[in-house]
Amino acid sequence: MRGDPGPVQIVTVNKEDHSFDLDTEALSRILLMPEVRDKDVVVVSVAGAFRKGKSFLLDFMLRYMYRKPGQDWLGQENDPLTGFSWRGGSEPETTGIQLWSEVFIVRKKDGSEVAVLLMDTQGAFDSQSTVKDCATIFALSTMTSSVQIYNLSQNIQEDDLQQLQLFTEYGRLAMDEIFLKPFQSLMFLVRDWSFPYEYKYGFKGGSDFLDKRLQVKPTQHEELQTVREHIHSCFTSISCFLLPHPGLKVATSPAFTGQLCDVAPEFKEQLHELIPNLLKTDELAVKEINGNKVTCRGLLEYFKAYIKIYQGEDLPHPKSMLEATAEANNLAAVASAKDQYYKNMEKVCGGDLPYVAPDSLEEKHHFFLQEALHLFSSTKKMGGRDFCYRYQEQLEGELKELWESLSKHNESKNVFRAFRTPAVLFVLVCLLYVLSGILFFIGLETISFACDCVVGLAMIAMLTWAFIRYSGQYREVGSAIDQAAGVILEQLGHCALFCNQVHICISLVDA
Ligand SMILES: Nc1nc2c(ncn2[C@@H]2O[C@H](COP(=O)(O)OP(=O)(O)OP(=O)(O)O)[C@@H](O)[C@H]2O)c(=O)[nH]1
Ligand SMILES: [Mg+2]
Repeated sequence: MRGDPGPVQIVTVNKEDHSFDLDTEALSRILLMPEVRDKDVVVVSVAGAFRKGKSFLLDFMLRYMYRKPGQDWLGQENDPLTGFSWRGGSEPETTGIQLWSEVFIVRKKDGSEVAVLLMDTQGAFDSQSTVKDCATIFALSTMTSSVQIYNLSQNIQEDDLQQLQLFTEYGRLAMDEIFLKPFQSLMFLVRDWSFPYEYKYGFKGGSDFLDKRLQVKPTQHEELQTVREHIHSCFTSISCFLLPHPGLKVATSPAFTGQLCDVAPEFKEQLHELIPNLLKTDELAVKEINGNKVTCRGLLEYFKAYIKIYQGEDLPHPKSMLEATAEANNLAAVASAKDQYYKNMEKVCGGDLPYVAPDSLEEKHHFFLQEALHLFSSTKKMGGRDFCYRYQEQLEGELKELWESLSKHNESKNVFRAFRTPAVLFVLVCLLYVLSGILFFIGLETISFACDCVVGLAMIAMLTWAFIRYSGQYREVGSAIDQAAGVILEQLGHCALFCNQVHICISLVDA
């Protein structure tokens, strides 16, 4: 990278429409530098809730990467801490995903060289980001990093594990064809650890603490077991580090600029253990996807592919816990109301039960429909009235569809309806046959011949209809014949009505 090194924004989150953009040019400038593009890449990322010292920690990592032989890498007592932008206060600082512009080339003991990238991410759960925004940032950084540091405050709580489960599942969704565990190393970094008398600061205490927290016991509730199993199934290695509080000046003083003299000694001591262990030359884990090592050039392609998936509409939207629970409540209420309606209607007209008069069936339908809607409205559901109303509308739509199919099924049981077409055609044949005879008798031979032709056509239609019903083939032709028979029946009905009226008129005139 030319010019002064600094943080480079590679993923931006649009605050208005909550969309994501990848700055391909900026990313290419970093990853396609001739000296690094073909080297295997190591990506260290820090993610977690906002305002918990992620960028601050990354700046110490930068100090380690820029260390000079013979000097303490942690820096001078009065030097301000610079690098990724960090600050005090309650408002979020980092947005989207940032990479340090300088890629560090590290030579391993075996002589191979790897390219090390440091990644800073937007803090989760601030007041402007949706669950989807947080999940996308976390998923993207986990998918593209070889070490993900999950930055937590004070403890590992159950909701931290649940969020991790949601975010990693969102990442797993976007990665198709995964044969191995989808992600590499996860490190729980617990800040402001206040119980060193139970579990000591550092990796050892962290490891014992994590074993206890992530233990899966048969006596545990299924919900707790699932979260733990999910986390184990996602990462190839999981570790934990317990970091002490950095001192009141770091946490509360607006004048603090990162000078080491204001940082608590035990914090500095633990940084001496944490950072070299994370970035030690031979500990650096190369990014692998599906067991294949990824180069800087390859990482660019993965970034492009993953962002496209998150920009698309194919993935389900991760929701807040209340929204997801309310949706599940309402869907369950819709399902049981629908089930009750179906079972009741089945008893009236289902399966092999005989044909029911349409009026009586419709009456039953209205009754059971009201009962089903009542069951839905009386079931306790979360989400509020407007939210539930959406599901009531969905239920009404589904019940309408169900009613239509039940009533069609009932109609199909009507024997007379089933034989309507051949009956109509038969009557037509008889009438035309008689008419043709009369016409021939009175000398209208041409019209009589036309009637004979129609008789022939009607008989062919009858045979075709019988064949279609028997074989189940050419069903469109069958329904065309049915429709034609329907039209003829209607016309015959009109004729009969007309004849009846003429007859009444003649009787009145006679009287
Ligand atoms: N209590 C406590 N405060 C810390 C620690 N490390 C840094 N801080 C302070 O936390 C504040 C926020 O630091 P940042 O590094 O900007 O936090 P961040 O997590 O990157 O914040 P966002 O970018 O907004 O997500 C600063 O005032 C730091 O001095 C820590 O281990 N414990
Ligand atoms: Mg930050």
